[in-house]
Amino acid sequence: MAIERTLSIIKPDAVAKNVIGEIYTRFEKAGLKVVASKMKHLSQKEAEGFYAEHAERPFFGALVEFMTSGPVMVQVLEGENAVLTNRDLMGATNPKEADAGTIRADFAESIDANAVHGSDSTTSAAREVAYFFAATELCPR
Ligand code: RTP
Ligand code: MG
Repeated sequence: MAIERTLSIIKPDAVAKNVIGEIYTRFEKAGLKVVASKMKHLSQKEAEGFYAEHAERPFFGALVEFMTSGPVMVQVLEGENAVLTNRDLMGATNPKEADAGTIRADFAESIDANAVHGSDSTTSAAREVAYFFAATELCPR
């Protein structure tokens, strides 16, 4: 299997719940390494640019409002099949549909406040990692 990188965000609801460490533990137990991380309070422009693919969707305004409502923790995860491994750990977008034991099932309240973001493909991952991190900020090992 290929070693990949993926962009993960612990969203404002999960940061407010003080479960950053519990979520990091899930990454580590699944064999994903944190190779870069930063806490940030996204500006409206940063959130709109990050979720630009959803700009025409009816939920876009609510998504941007939520993502700017408090600080987020942004990290690059590296490991075998990192994109899909992280999506499996996250669970379905709507926590009501997320499998038991996934991050969203355990920590998310609603489809809007759903605890985490994860890149959905290696192509998205490349764009999203570069959106938040300079190449020199990544520390693979
Ligand atoms: P994310 O990008 O945040 O990792 O979530 P995702 O891939 O599971 O879902 P995506 O389709 O990319 O949607 C991005 C975020 O928009 C909100 N959303 N609301 N009300 C709705 O129908 C709806 N659909 C999506 C969610 O907060 C989702 O995480
Ligand atoms: Mg998505």
